[in-house]
Amino acid sequence: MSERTLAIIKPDAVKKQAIGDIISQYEQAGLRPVAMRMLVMGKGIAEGFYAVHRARPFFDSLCTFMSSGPVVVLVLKGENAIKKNRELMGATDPAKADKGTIRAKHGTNIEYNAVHGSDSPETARVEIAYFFPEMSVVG
Ligand code: YYY
Ligand code: MG
Repeated sequence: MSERTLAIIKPDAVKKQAIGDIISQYEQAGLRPVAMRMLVMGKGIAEGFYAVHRARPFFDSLCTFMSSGPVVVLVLKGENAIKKNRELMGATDPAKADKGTIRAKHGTNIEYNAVHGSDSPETARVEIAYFFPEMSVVG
């Protein structure tokens, strides 16, 4: 089933000049960008995006990191896009991520882990709407 997922290339990966490599990995996996923006999140925008984690001990540090520099936010479309992107990303902790995954290649630690990907159809819907008004998604 073709579906959409939200991906974010995080500030650490943008700083490392890994944008092109990461988008290339999406495309090679059959995940087609259908919307894309580059922006710096204000801290409040990061806090809203990660609201589900607000009670976690890492929340403040995570939101400071996510608003520390430019990110690239994309909607990816493809067969089983949500699961496929999670597999392509690898485990949250890059040290535990399978070889060849984006986080194994570009992540530094459990916080600076290069990319975000939606984890379910419901979160994909909410996360896409958070960054993209419906008209800006082209496919
Ligand atoms: O979906 P995913 O990004 O793989 O992990 P989540 O458990 O949803 O956590 C979101 C985000 O929070 C993670 O990408 C880094 C950060 N984080 C952290 O800094 N320290 C942890 N122990 C767990 C997560
Ligand atoms: Mg998550």
